Amino acid sequence: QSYLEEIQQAAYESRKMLAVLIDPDKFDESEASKFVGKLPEETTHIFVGGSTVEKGRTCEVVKALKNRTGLPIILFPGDHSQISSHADALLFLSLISGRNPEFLIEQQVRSVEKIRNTNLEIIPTGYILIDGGRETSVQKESNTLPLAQNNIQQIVNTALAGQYSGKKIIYLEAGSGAKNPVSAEIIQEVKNALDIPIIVGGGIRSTQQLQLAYEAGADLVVIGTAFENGSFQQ
Ligand code: 1GP
Repeated sequence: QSYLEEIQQAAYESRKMLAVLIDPDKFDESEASKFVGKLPEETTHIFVGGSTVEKGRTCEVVKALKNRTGLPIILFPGDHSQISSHADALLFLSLISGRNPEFLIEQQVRSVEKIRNTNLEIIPTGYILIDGGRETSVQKESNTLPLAQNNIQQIVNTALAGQYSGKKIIYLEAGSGAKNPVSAEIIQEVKNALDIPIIVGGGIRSTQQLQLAYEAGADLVVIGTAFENGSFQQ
């Protein structure tokens, strides 16, 4: 079974998934064992990536993690330089909420040489940036505007356009450190409209927010900052 099939099956069976996101710039490999030991037991995936990452860092972090955990390590790259053949899979992201060709197709084309001779599993992912109440680094780095939380129709239509164009997963992103995570209403409406799994991330800092996202229909939730700085509220 591929990593995508695992996610599809879990989504189909309503087994909720949790990814812990690592920003390679803020990760210390010498602490990798400790980090793995501290992962919440519900963790199903490790995502590695960030809007900007120093060259070569992602590879080092992936290798350090690979030796210490059996959890799938999935790349969540901000650009093509963050692709490491040592990971298990790659969220092949298109920023479909934005209108910047750089993140709709340019970075994707530039990544091909790196990807094509590896065993990385490629997961076509429609990435939708939603207003999280403050300017986040995705917004800055991608030079695109997030979709407003109250424009649910536009968000649903964007997600459906992603599904119709062959994306296998839709990722609803409020941005790292968002003040407001993606609302339950948005998650619910997108879930009702789509046939493919939904990832939700950005600004989730408590068990309560995590549960809310799951109940609304998120199949996989991503938590970065709150685990990174130990501020997650049980
Ligand atoms: C992944 O960028 C998010 O979608 C993670 O956001 O750092 O706010 O958890 P946080």
